[in-house]
Amino acid sequence: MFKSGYVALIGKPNVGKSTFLNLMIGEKLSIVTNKPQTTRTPIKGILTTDSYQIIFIDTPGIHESQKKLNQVMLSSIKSTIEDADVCLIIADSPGNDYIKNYEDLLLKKNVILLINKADKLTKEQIDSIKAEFLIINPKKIIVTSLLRDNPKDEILNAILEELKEGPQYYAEDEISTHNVRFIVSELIRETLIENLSEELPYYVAVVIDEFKERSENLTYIKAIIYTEKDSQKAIVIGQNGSMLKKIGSSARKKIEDFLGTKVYLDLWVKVKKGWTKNEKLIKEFLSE
Ligand SMILES: Nc1nc2c(ncn2[C@@H]2O[C@H](COP(=O)(O)OP(=O)(O)OP(=O)(O)O)[C@@H](O)[C@H]2O)c(=O)[nH]1
Ligand SMILES: [Mg+2]
Repeated sequence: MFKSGYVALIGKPNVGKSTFLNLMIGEKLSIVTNKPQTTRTPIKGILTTDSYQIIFIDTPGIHESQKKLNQVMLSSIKSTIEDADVCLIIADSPGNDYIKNYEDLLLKKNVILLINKADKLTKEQIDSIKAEFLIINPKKIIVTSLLRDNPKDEILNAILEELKEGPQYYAEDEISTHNVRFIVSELIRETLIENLSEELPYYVAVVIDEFKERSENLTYIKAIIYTEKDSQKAIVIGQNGSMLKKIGSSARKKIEDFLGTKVYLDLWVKVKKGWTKNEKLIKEFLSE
């Protein structure tokens, strides 16, 4: 019997959802940083074998915020849960009040609770996390550390127990529904988050303007980094262009690893005033 289904990855910012997706797929599809609110758009990763196909959907971390950009990010989460066959909730610390807002929705679903970062948690903390999620009645609870342990098989078995017979939705060699340009723009955004301090990462967006295979072994990529204000643009460029140079060379290495070719990365910084408050621009900048 061939099994298939959609698994939604749900949790607060920074709990390890993208780390989880990359571990399961074995490729870096979703960017990971030590700062919260890294993922902005649902990222699909597909795992296919002879006997099953699982489509994982990595979502932006759930948090309370009235900001327009955050609202657009969060509006996708409820529909991702509704469409999912299994909800995998990841938590890395006590304090998961948000779950009350999803109670009705989650009670109708098969829920697996993954308590991550066990390398940093006490037994008391693990027990309080378990208690917080009792209201949504998880089918299974796995306590692990995605970085330290290798929980892939244990998690896969738990998911497969909940999945039913189903079709193969995607070709077996397809690991993502996102195109290469989108993943490249995310690798540049990840590098920006790593290098910029405080709030600034939340005001940048990256759009790929040109993507050309100049030869078998050289890809030319022109990307535009948008900021909200002139002052932010100045920080991204840095003194005599030093910051942009650093970001460019670090991002280029990641893209070369991902594409397997040499890359000429042409980075430009432009100001789009107030883009994080403008729904049309948000959708344009966050699109895959
Ligand atoms: N100590 C520890 N850190 C971990 C573990 N798993 C993931 N992390 C780290 O947690 C941080 C956040 O990981 P992400 O995968 O980006 O988290 P996320 O849930 O996707 O975050 P958002 O996209 O912001 O919602 C990264 O620095 C990871 O390296 C773990 O088992 N132990
Ligand atoms: Mg993420």
